[in-house]
Amino acid sequence: MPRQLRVAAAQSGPVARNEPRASVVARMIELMREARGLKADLVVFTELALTTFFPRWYIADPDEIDSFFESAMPDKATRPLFDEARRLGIGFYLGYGERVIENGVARRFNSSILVDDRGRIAGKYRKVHLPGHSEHEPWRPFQHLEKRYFETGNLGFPVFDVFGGRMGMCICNDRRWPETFRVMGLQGVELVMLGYNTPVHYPPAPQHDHLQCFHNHLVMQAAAYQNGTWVVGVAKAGREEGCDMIGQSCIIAPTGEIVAQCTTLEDELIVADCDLDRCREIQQNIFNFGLHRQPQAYQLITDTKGNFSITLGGCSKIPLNPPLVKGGRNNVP
Ligand code: CDT
Repeated sequence: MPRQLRVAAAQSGPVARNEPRASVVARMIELMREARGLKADLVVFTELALTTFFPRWYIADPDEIDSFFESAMPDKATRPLFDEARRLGIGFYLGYGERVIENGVARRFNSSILVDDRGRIAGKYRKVHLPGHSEHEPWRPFQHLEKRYFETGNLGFPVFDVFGGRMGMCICNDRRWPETFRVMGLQGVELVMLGYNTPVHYPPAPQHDHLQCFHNHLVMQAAAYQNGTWVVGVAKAGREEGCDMIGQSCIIAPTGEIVAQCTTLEDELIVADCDLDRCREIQQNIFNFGLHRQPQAYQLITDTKGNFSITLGGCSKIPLNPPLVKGGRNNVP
C-alpha cells in the first residue's frame, strides 16, 4: 500500500505593509479551500506568511516591530485558519514571526509550525540560518535585517511523524545550506516543507541577480536528491512594497525532479501526489547513508564555522574574515 500524500503549495502574492492580518488570513483560507477541493491532505504556506517581509526596513519603534509578530499561536488573527483547517480536515505549514516571553524577557524567532488535520500543532521549527545584517546599512536600496529582528533558532532541525510519514521544516535561507537537509536526512525525513521571501536583487553581489531563480531550484533539487526526500518550497512572490521577489514555488520528488511549479507571482496553488515510499529509491541505494557515508572524514564540518584560505600546495588553516577578503566589497587592496 503506497503512502501517498496529496500536498499543496500555496504561493503568496505580495502583502502590503498596511494589509491587515484578517485580509491575509482570508486569502490563505481561500487557498486552503481550493487545496481541499483538490483533495489535498496538507497545504504549505510561505515564510512570515501573515505580514509583509518587514526585515526590509530599519524600524526603530519597538511597538511597530512587535506588530509583525504573533505572541500566541493560534491568536485572534490566525484562529480562523485553524478552525477552517479542522473543518476541512486538512493540515498546514505556516511561517510567522514568533514572540515569546521567557523569564520575563521577550524573544523573537522566525518560525514555522506544522498543524495536523485536526487543527493541532504537531511540530515547530525556528529558523537557524538568518541572512542579512544587524545594523542599518543605508547604502542598500532595501535592508535585510533578519539578524536584527530575530534570534538564531534553538530547536535544531527536528522531524515529526505525522500525516503517515516523517516530516521536516526549514525556512528560506536554510534551503541554501546542505547541512539543513542532511541533519533531517539523517533522521530519515521524507518530506521537507519550507517557505521563502527571496528578493531578485541581492545588493552585496548584484551580478548574481539573474541567477536568483536558478539558485532557488538548484539548492532545493540537490537537497531533495541527496537526501531522498520530497521538498515543497513556497514563495512570497511579486513586487512587495517596491521590492521584486522571486516565485517558482514547487514540489520536488526525491529524485530531484520538479513535479509541480507555480507560473505566476501571485496567490497560486499547485498540488502533487507525493508517494513517501519513493524516498526509499534514493535512501536505500545511491544515498544509503549507513552503507556509504564516511563521517570520520567530515569532522571539519561541525568543528569549524568559517572559511579557510586555499593556498597553492595545500590548505592553510588561516581563517578568512570577510572584511579582509582581497578585492571584496570592503575594498581591501
Ligand atoms: N528570507 C530569506 O532568508 N531570504 C534570503 C535572501 C537572500 S540573503 C539577503 C534567501 O536566502 O533567499
